[in-house]
Amino acid sequence: KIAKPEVAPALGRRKFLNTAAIASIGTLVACTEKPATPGASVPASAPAAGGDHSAAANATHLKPGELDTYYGLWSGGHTGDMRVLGLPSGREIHRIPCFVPDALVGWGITNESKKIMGTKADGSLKYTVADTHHTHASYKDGNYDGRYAWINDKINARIARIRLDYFICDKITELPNVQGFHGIFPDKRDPVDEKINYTTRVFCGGEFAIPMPNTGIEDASKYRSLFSCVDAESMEVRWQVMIDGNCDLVASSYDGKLAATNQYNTEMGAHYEDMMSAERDACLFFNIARIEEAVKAGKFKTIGDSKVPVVDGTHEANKDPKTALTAYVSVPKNPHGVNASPDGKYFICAGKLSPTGTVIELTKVLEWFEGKLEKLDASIVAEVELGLGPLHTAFDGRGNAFTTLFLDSQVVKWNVEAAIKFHNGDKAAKYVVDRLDLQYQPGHLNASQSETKAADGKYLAVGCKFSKDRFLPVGPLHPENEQFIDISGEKMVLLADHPVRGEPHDFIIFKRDLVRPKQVYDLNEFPLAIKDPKESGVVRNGKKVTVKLTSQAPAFSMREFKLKKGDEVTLILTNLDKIEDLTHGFAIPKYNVNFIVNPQETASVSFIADKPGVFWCYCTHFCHALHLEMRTRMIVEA
Ligand code: CUK
Ligand code: CUA
Ligand code: CA
Repeated sequence: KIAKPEVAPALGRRKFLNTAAIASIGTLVACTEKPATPGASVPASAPAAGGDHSAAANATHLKPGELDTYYGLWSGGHTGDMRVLGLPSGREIHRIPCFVPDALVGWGITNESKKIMGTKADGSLKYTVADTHHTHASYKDGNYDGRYAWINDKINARIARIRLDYFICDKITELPNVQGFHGIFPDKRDPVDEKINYTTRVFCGGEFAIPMPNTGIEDASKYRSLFSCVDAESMEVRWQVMIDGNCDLVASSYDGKLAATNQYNTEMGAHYEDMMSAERDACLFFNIARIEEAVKAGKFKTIGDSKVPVVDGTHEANKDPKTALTAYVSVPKNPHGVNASPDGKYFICAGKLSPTGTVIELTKVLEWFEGKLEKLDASIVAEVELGLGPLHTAFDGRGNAFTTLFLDSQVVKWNVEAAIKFHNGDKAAKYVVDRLDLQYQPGHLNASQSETKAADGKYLAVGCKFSKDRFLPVGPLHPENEQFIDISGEKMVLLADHPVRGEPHDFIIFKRDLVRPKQVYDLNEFPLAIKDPKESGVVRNGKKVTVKLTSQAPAFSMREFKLKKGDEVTLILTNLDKIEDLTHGFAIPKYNVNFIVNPQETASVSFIADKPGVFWCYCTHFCHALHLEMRTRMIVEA
């Protein structure tokens, strides 16, 4: 039986907020904790700004000049970027372009970004749309190590890597023979090599089954999904597994031995009523060491033009546990999220169409692979009711799980060990600890440091898919509502609503000292760098012309440069300013060119000088008192 929400829906929203805040007054101390900002401090008894806020809500209101204590990496959904938030304030600090063009930095305009994004034979971008869902970062010793983050593009089956030293995208890989690339998760250590206690692989789930190969010959029996492994360093696809059913979300174990994907379409249906016809679907486990042995031993095939080895992970080929590469643990109807508990013991599957959470014990799955567990489903140690529409689960590091209930518009806090006791027949075990109403229809949630061994149980963010009446109306397109919750006490306390541009799905939240961003580039990272203004000039080789420019506030190194109509121009610009925050822009009117160069960065653009005339190229990024005067003339002679 699902407990009633604590507050009747008839109560006004304002009333509800006050009620929630008062009911949770016992937990307020932790959320007024002093931020660890050098030189900034908030006394524990700081009066709430405006006087009518709870002290809890005040924790999210940083004073001017105060820094956040956590980073959040948010997926941008079908805006195709990654966003960087500061928490607890919820302020958006940065957007990292990756899959789609970005007008601020000239992503998709510069040659360097186009090379990362991928181009067609004519030099134009291969794709200009994307749909990002999941963001995850590289691990070391079970915690984030600040090297990389990854994000998926569901539409075009691409994975992008973000360098966390510069917060930029440096590589994008398109997965072969995959459509609807959905879940991603980095591994946390190597399954065999003890010394590799950090991320070297990223696992990627293919959600939509397609004909293998997808050549236009329609044959329903050939529809399959692939589970892919991408090398974290080279970003090449190491191997793929052909499976029965599909892949939704992905999780990886702390010991490196297992990865898993939830499957909502074990029926392999093409229509939604077929996809929900079975009572149970599956959480599909991959034995990483065995898959890599099979690849080494040459037990694979390739599909179509792809050279990537594909091993057989279907039921039929994996009946013997002692040689199996895969194991299909049954999970109730159309599950969605699968999340690894920070103690390393369990994967938790959220039921979606079933009101349940399923707890799978990983040592038991490993026992099955060794032939020591007779029935694979005996690895299910709890299957308990949580509420309607469970989607994703986060953790506080104190044994509690937090699961979003999409249909109930709630987050439920539940104790995993109590749920196991309840499942084992102890009906007195109260596993539901608390429920909190959300506004409205939550999808992903994540807690600070949740999917690491350092889960700290302080904050929880929830991505609500509908905001309805929570913000000023702005026409038919509503923002989404990211809600921020204090989970440091027994009861959850709603701290803040944040409007976000549609539509983020997943995100991670981690302590700010886990990354050490550099704020000035290294000139040597750029092969084309023009290291001295004296190297500036126009180098002509027939019709091919290279324009070499540098910028130092408030001037470009050439006051004008001359081209001839029809020239094939590559313009290289190095920003020689070394000072943090001193970015210049470079716009060429009528040529559809605008990009920026950050301190010590080099970028280039290529175009045909097809329009004769004088064109004032100017700096678009306010850099100096003489910013408006920072210009150069491009003279294209007829
Ligand atoms: S999915 Cu969006 S709410 Cu793509 Cu992770 Cu669950
Ligand atoms: Cu340089 Cu504005
Ligand atoms: Ca199903």
